[in-house]
Amino acid sequence: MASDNVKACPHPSLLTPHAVLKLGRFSLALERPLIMGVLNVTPDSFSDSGRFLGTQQAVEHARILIEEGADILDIGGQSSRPGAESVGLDEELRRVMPVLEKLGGLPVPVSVDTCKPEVMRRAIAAGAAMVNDINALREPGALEAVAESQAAVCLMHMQGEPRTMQQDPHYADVVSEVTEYLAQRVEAAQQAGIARERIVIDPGFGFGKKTRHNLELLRGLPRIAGLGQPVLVGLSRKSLLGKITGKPVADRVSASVAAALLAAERGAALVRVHDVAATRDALLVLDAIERHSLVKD
Ligand code: 9MG
Repeated sequence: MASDNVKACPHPSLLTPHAVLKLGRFSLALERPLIMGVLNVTPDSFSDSGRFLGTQQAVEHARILIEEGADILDIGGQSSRPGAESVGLDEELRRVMPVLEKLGGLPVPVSVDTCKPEVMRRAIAAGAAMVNDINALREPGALEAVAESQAAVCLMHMQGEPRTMQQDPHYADVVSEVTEYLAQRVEAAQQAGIARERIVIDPGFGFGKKTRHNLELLRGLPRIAGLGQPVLVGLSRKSLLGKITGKPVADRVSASVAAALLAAERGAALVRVHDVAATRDALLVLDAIERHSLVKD
């Protein structure tokens, strides 16, 4: 019987060394795990506590994330924190667009974290090269908004919706159910005209999942990677890590780096993180071990 352990499925880059992710005018080789740096512009973002509200501060933060080694930036004006109320279209545009318009000439692709087709269209027109949708393009018009562009998309699994999703999540077999859901969303995206090299999938850690579901998904990541699409994992600073370590959000950097590393080892092609510099160092160590990458003596 196939097991979910690390050795059962090597990192996807070892199986498909020439795989690339196409994001608008960018093309990123998936030969090592990529780092998506989180740039929040929400006042209630659970881990940055509103620190990056202003456009100027957000732009400055973006530059720091790139210097630290981010391969992609993810900017979001909606909060997806458990219990968060949804944000209206105008407010989301007001938070995101001024920052996006100022990030135009950056050397790395910018992703927009949104579920709203109108925000997707406006953001892509302003230069966003990827849509990160926690709702997996289920909103009417969302598939079309991405399909009519060259932007990449991240299709994430979520049970329920942010306001209520942690109240009583239920699964008979979380790995099978999440894998099946993601396979269906990839199929829907392809049917709508989105090419496979533009599609990333994400099991959605913490989105309608109890601790045991999150841990089962992390163990089962090689099965999700077996769908053949690059897998993005977001564990950075999440409550799962608080449950394991007993530490508050501000003290979860080490646990977040460990989680990103373990996810990469189990097949994550991208990790979505707040602490870019520390994650980059950890992934360089993994790269040196797994791919015999050139390290000078
Ligand atoms: C916006 N956001 C918060 N957590 C996330 C995660 O785990 N994955 C993705 N794709 N987006 C997330």
